[in-house]
This record gives sequence, structure tokens and C-alpha cells, in this order.
Amino acid sequence: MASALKNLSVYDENNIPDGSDMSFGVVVADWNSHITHKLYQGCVETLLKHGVLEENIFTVQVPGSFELTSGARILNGQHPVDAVICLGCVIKGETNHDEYINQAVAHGLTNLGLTSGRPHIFGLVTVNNEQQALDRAGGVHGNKGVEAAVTAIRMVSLKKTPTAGKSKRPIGF
Ligand code: RBF
Repeated sequence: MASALKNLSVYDENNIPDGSDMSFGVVVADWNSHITHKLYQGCVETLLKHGVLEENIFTVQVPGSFELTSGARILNGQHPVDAVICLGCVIKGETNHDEYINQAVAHGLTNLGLTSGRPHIFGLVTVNNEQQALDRAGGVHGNKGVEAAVTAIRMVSLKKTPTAGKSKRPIGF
């Protein structure tokens, strides 16, 4: 498995766009808060590190991951941010609740992203047990909150600079 071999949160800091003119919403779930608060910390630290101003980060706490999409929708209505980052942790149990929640969040955030035209970042840690969650919240596999922040900055940059994704030498031409 690829993720068994490396910390996926390691990235080239010099290659990340400056976030000083960007605004972000961060929606964080309270379920498994010992994990989600670490994701949140990693996320906000990363946004600040790349120039995002503290006053341009709007945080909303929701009860559980299933509420991430509603929380994002509410936040969008109150603050027209450039992108919304959703952070949660769903741990598999004896029943299939995790599949329903994970799928609902994935579909909900895809929908919100497409209908609002603003990136909605999937920062949901979907794991089989607590150790896997700890590993991804500042442990051996990095911090998925950091990755979500980097993804959000890159996506906003893509939108602010329409030519950013164009190759100087398009393939085949
Ligand atoms: N929310 C989470 O964020 N992570 C979980 O691991 C989680 N497990 C749940 C397990 C069950 C059986 C139920 C009913 C809910 C769980 N929730 C979890 C809460 C869920 O996201 C939501 O807050 C509630 O279902 C209320 O809509």
C-alpha cells in the first residue's frame, strides 16, 4: 500500500501559492474530537504559514461528520469565502454507519463545490480503527488537516489565476 511507505503530508513549501489574498472556511466535526482538533490545528497552522490572514479564516464546529455539509452550507451563507475545508474523523464500527456518513459527505461536498463554484475540500479521515486515525492526525502518516489546507490554497489559486493550469506547450500541439 502506497501510504504505508511515506508521510503524505510532506510537500514542497516553496511551491505553494501565497494565500494572503485568500479567505477560507473551516468546518470541523466534534465527533472523535481528539483527532479532529489535531486536524484543525494542522490545517490552520498551514493556512497561516502560507500567508492567509487570521481574520480571513472562519471556523464552524458541527456535532458530527454527517453535519459537515450543512455546516459548510451555513458558513457559505454567512461568509462568502474562497474555499471551505471540511474536517472530520469517521471510525469503522460494528455496523455500516461509516459507509453512509462517508458517502453522504463525499457526495454533499462534491455537490456544494459544483453548485457554489467554490472548492469544498474533503478532509474526512475514514479509518478502520483509532490507531489509523492517530497516524493521520500528526502521526506517522502526517496530518490530513495540513494536506487539506494545501489542497484548498492550490484550488483557490487555480481559480484566481485561470491560466495557472495551462501548459506552455500543450501536449499534442
Ligand atoms: N460522526 C463522526 O464524525 N465520526 C464517527 O465515527 C461517527 N460515528 C457514528 C456512529 C453511529 C452509529 C452514529 C448514529 C453516528 C455517528 N456519528 C459519527 C455522528 C454522525 O456524523 C452525526 O453527527 C449523527 O448521526 C447525527 O446526524
